[in-house]
Amino acid sequence: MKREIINLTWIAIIMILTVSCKKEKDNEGTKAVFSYVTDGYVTNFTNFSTDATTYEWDFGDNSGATSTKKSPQYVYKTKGKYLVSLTAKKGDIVSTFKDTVNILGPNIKIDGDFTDWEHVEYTYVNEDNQGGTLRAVKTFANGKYLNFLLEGTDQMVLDVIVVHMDTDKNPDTGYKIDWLYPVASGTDYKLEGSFTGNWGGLAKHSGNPADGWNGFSSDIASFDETILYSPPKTVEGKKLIEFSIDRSFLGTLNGSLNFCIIENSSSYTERGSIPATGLPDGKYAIYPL
Ligand SMILES: [Ca+2]
Ligand SMILES: [Ca+2]
Repeated sequence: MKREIINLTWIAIIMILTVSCKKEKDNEGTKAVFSYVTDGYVTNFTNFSTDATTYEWDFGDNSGATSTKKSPQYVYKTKGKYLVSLTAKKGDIVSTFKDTVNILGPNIKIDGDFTDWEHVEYTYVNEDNQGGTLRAVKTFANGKYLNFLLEGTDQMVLDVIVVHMDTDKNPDTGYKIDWLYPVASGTDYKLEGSFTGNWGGLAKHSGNPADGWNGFSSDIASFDETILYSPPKTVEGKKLIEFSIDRSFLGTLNGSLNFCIIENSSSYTERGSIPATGLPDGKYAIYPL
């Protein structure tokens, strides 16, 4: 009788082991899975795939960029949602996992530290020897601000700055500066002021090009109310300034807007411009929103 109990116990143990072994077997096999962490445009993927020897990543941004690294880092170029696909393989066994990565872009702060712009692509770069004191501009919009990083020569002072914005993207409405940008202008809002003299403001145009310069309203907001900036600073041979414009003053914005930035001396001689003025095909740059 005792022996029988022992035998039954063994049978029970063997049965449990068999069941757990079978269970283990069900979980076996190649399975793709990943997680990710984003910091601005930089995304670090962590690969949790099981029983795989090779990996293929598609980052979903139509750039054709792929990777065969186990846990790659990828830097996106614009904000947006991207369907990322990881295919894990072991011999003929293939498993694919997809997840949507939401890229919000960098958290730009107007603080005189420009590392927040590191992975932001240039919006516009002047050709060599064009544009005077202004060389290049980066832009990044968030819900509240249009942020700019402006690069100039060591001669960039910004005594007087004029930012022309064609917010309705229609060159036939607003102020036209055909002699500077013959292909297209059409300023609906003009921000004009001084980073050194503490004056200026934002004006709105009537919309009728025939009204010319007189079509601008008196200031709807002061320079300081509209713009936030840090003092120009030279970093690695480039003179840089970052500033942001409060977009709540600019009416409805949709998709993008057109803009140019002009630096004048205090006696209103043009010192620099981006895009460069006076070119036969000159027109405003496009600010993506
Ligand atoms: Ca900054
Ligand atoms: Ca316009």
